[in-house]
Amino acid sequence: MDNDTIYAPATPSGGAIAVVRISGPDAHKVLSAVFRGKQQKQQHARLYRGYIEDETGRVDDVMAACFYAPRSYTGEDMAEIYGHGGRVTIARVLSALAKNGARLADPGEFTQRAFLAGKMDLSAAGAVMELIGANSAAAADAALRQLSGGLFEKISAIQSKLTDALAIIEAGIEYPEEDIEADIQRDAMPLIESARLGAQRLADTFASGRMLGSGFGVAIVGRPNVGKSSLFNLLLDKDRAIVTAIPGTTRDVVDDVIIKHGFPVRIIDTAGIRYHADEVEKIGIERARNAAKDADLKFFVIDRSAGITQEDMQIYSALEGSRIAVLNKSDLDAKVTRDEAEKAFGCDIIEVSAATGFGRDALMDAIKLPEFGEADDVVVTNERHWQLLNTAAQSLEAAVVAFDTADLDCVTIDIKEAWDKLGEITGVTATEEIINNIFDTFCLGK
Ligand SMILES: Nc1nc2c(ncn2[C@@H]2O[C@H](COP(=O)(O)OP(=O)(O)O)[C@@H](O)[C@H]2O)c(=O)[nH]1
Ligand SMILES: [Mg+2]
Repeated sequence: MDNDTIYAPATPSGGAIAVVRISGPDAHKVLSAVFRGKQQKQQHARLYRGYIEDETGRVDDVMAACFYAPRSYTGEDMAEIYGHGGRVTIARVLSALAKNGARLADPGEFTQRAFLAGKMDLSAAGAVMELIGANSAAAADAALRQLSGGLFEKISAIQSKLTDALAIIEAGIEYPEEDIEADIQRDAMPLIESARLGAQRLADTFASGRMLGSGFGVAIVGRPNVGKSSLFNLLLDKDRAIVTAIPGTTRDVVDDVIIKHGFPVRIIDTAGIRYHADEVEKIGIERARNAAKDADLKFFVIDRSAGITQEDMQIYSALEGSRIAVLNKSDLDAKVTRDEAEKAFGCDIIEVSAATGFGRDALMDAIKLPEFGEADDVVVTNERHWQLLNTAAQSLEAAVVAFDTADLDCVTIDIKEAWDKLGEITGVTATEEIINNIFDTFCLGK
């Protein structure tokens, strides 16, 4: 039932204060059944001091507030109780609510109701969890922009161009006897083209937006024993990976996130790549290769006190994309100079010593983060949104082609399809299943 009254704790247990939310047509009735304060009728959004009582008597000393529809988070009548954060106390307050006609909310149900009441669009609703889960300032900023309707505005602007184009075309279809196809094309084409460009530009922001969740990936690769795990620990500033003098110690991919300028950077330590390895090590090496392939930057490490070996050259030449050669163990006698390494690898070189910490700053500087444009630019951070934007852009490309090759009905179909895909982002054309899937990932009380 969607129109019942729900409650849920909104804060984790064990804190000083626990917030419990109630929403639905009976929210105020449920509150007044358990709350004993001086005032009978509470004003909108004002805090009142009182006690929560169950059939045994007082269970907590609290503050409570009422919110009147539609001026609440969910758009329904709501109430909030601010009690003590003890596990027992919260449980007793919740049980008092349950006995007075409210039902424990599903995860995300408050935000789902807010969406259904038109308080926020689907992209803003999704951003609520991104904001809560953000592990860097940049990710939090992006979520906050979506939460305040940034993506919704961009999508709506594109959709309104499409609506205008459709109106022009449909007016033309109604008068087929007049030869106005050229006029229609002249008027509608720029709208479609600019909508297509808008969708594509927005989709392209996912290249950097993607990294806000998973982090900018830096893989550390190289032969066994060159000091990869030592460098990994140095970059993380903690003893995370096991370091030994025995080759083949790291057998799996280990990763952790550091924050650089408010942006998450995922450092990935990998198994040393060698060609004579046992079964377990072989699996680790396979994973190392995959991790390196997916990473945005590779630190290719060699032991400069051992010189450049044939295996080093083999590993290096198998690496693709952006890579930097790291000459480790610079505290020992060097068998290879910087110039020699530059000649051998033809990429940027950084001299370091994991043992002394020399070169750590140079490694950090070498991690060049993606450009984010203006601070208030909207970035797409959600893979589903990215796919929908790409599909919409493709449909619009098809619409442009259909102007010359097919009749106007085909153009119309392509435009409508693009419009619908965009609507799945804001929720206008999203099915119940899509909507439920999104809110299923929410936490309780949100
Ligand atoms: N002298 C010196 N020894 C190092 C340096 N970096 C790593 N080592 C040593 O080299 C060995 C292998 O290091 P480890 O980080 O496990 O290498 P990995 O197999 O590439 O991960 C260990 O005994 C480390 O103490 C360094 O910069 N200088
Ligand atoms: Mg290692």
